[in-house]
Amino acid sequence: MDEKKKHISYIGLGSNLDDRFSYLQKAVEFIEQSSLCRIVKISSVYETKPYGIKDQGNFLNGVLAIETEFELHPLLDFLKGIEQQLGRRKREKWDCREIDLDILFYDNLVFSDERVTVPHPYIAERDFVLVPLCEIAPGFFHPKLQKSICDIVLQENEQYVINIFSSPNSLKETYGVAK
Ligand code: A4P
Ligand code: MG
Repeated sequence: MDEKKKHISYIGLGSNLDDRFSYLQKAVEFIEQSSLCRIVKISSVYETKPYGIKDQGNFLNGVLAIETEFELHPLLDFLKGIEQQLGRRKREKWDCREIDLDILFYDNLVFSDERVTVPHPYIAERDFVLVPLCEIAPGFFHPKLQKSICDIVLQENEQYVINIFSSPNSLKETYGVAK
């Protein structure tokens, strides 16, 4: 990773089907195996109540910080490819899913086209994203809202996070991906 420009991106992970923790673990493993990504930080995994469509099982959610040489659209393609390899099936928006990988932030970029929007548009109303983000990047400045993650967490009201499902870095410990 010497010549190309490196970017910092925060990736949200979610699963509420089958062996949820195993989907998160495998997604982390795929990301780590890419020569264009280096995992910098991993949050705890949280058990969370479903947002959107309420009549579905609880989610496991977590967040990664990665350093990557992928430009934005190739990063999206890479993550969508992992979802496919892990067997994600197509369902309704906000419905249950084997694995969901969302780009929360990409450097300080504010950008939207028909394929991708960064920052991810719903961050401020989702404690299941904000709480793990706060764990690994409390001072990160949301480039559109112009507030730190910590400040956004303090404003946020509806609660989806139930508890910590596994301790900080449990995903990392499993695969020994710390660098
Ligand atoms: N897309 C645009 N911007 C982005 C981005 N920043 N990151 C596009 C990733 N994808 C982005 O996504 C649909 C399209 O969004 C992609 O093709 C991409 O081009 P998808 O993952 O295929 O579909 P989706 O997940 O059903 O839609 P979406 O909008 O990503 O759903 P969300 O917002 O991820 O919500 N409750 C709890 N507790 N925890 C959860 O994780 N997740 C959802 C899904 C609902 N309820 C939840 C959770
Ligand atoms: Mg998604």
